[in-house]
Amino acid sequence: MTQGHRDKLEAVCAEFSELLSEAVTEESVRALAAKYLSKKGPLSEVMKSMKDLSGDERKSVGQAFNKAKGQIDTEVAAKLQSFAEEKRKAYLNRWIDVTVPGRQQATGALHLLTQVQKECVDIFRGLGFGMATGPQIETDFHSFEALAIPKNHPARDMQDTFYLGDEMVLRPHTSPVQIRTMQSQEPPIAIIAPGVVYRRDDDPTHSPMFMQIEGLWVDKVVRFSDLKGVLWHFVNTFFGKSLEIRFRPSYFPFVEPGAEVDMQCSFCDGAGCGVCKGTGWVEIGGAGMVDPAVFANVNVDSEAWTGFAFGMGIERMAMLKYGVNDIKYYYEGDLRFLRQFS
Ligand code: 2NL
Repeated sequence: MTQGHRDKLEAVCAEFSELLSEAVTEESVRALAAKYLSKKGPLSEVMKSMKDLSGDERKSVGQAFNKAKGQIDTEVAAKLQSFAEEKRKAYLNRWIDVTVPGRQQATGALHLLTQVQKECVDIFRGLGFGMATGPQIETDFHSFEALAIPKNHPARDMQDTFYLGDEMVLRPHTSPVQIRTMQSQEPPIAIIAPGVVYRRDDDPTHSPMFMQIEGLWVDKVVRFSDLKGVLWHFVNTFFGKSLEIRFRPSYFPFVEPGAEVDMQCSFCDGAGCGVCKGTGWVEIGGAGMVDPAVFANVNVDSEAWTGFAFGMGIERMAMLKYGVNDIKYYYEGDLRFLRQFS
């Protein structure tokens, strides 16, 4: 009787070996092993009839069962090992075409407006100004109140400013950066504050988010002529050629006197063209002497200190220097535009 069991076990093993030798994939080997070793597999079937055997016979057949199972395990391990070995050999013998070009890695570049912002900052840095930055979400105080912009001033209008509740706004200019600097530092102060600002404008000539650069110099004796000299130096350095500037009297609540700043048109060098509408001059920003009311709001003694401030639009400067004739190009992200400046 026990011989019958052993014969069956051997037959199962032989059958397994036969099928294993035909298996060509790792999955099929694992599936085959799982089938033969499972509780309902052929080996277990043989074991089921063991319960009729005597104690000694059962022990002997049990050993044969374990041996058969061990043999299957060993064969499976060897087969899997041979697959691994084949894979390894194939890998070592693989053919590499070292002449195939490498994958091209696209090189990024700073956006034109970022480049122009940096060009501007660097010129003022060369004059001794330091760069300052601040939050884009600002308080009403830093954006308006401290700048002596009264509650009923048109610039505060809901039409122009993005309000975030009663007290907070998206900064409509970078002046809050200068206000914060004057609050936290004693004069003398010479800073340049570049950054994005927000206004509720969205049409072909206005973007709701745009870039500004403002400057502030507070010192013992800062004169209107210093302001003009600094801006003259800036324009001539930025455009790399000789261009005059001129001030036209104007009003901003935070400066007195205030001026609008024009420069000779960089397209026609002042001769008159389409860009300057035949006048030879283009407006580039505003400027003036810091109003004593502003100094008072940030606890700077206006008897001891004087200062000038100015503001310019980065998009406008980029337009004049690089001939960009539509603001939409700055914010559309069209690579055909952007790549011209990378
Ligand atoms: C413009 C006008 C200007 C200022 C900005 C300023 C800042 C402080 C105090 C006084 Cl903290 N003034 N900034 C002054 C005059 C003009 O910008 O047309 N910007 C594009």
